[in-house]
Amino acid sequence: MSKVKLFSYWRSSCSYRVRIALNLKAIPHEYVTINLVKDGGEQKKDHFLKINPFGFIPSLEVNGDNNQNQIFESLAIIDYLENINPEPSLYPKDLIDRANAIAITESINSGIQPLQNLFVLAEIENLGGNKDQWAKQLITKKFKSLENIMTKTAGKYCIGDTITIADVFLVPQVYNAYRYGVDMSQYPTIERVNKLLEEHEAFKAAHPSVQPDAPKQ
Ligand SMILES: N[C@@H](CCC(=O)N[C@@H](CS)C(=O)NCC(=O)O)C(=O)O
Repeated sequence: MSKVKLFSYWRSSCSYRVRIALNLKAIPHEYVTINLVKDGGEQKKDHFLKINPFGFIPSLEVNGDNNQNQIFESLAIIDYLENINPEPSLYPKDLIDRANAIAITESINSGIQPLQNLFVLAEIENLGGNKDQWAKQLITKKFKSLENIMTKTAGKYCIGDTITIADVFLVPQVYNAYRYGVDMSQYPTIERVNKLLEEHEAFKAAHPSVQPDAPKQ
């Protein structure tokens, strides 16, 4: 397989998703830091906007056939990884399970994370709001619905007993929940699934605290 390069930041939850998928599929990759906070954010600089015109990480550079292809959007990147390395698959074979896995994924991908993204929080602060309180309230409310869904779908993991794309999206969002002080004991199913996933080697190695650009303790 051709070499891949991940543009990431230790605390970026969307990059965390891709790191988990790369690890689950045992795809070797190079880690390139895009510092989201230094000097107003490297993601907004011209050199990075050539990589992802939206100014977001993650982005994955794929060197195939002497072409350098940049794939952005974590869902598109993970879909690409699924296609180049189909095993272990992140999509359940059962069609209802698969639909539920995608539903959980999408509820995080479009219904939670974008509303507490860095630039959104900065705008809230500019408008005189309390960004940390906003993030905490938002996640608290959305996790109530997610908990209800997962009481029906979860086994050991989000969907039954096999790791799926829903788990890949869940763990980074729970990381954000802890970051903003959400009381996770309100969501026993999410908390239980997350705890188990955090013990998995692929998830451990993707954790923000062990990334090369994480601040040294
Ligand atoms: N839907 C995109 C969202 C990407 C995204 O929001 N990335 C965040 C980090 S988790 C970012 O780069 N934020 C920079 C900013 O807000 O300026 C994806 O899933 O890749």
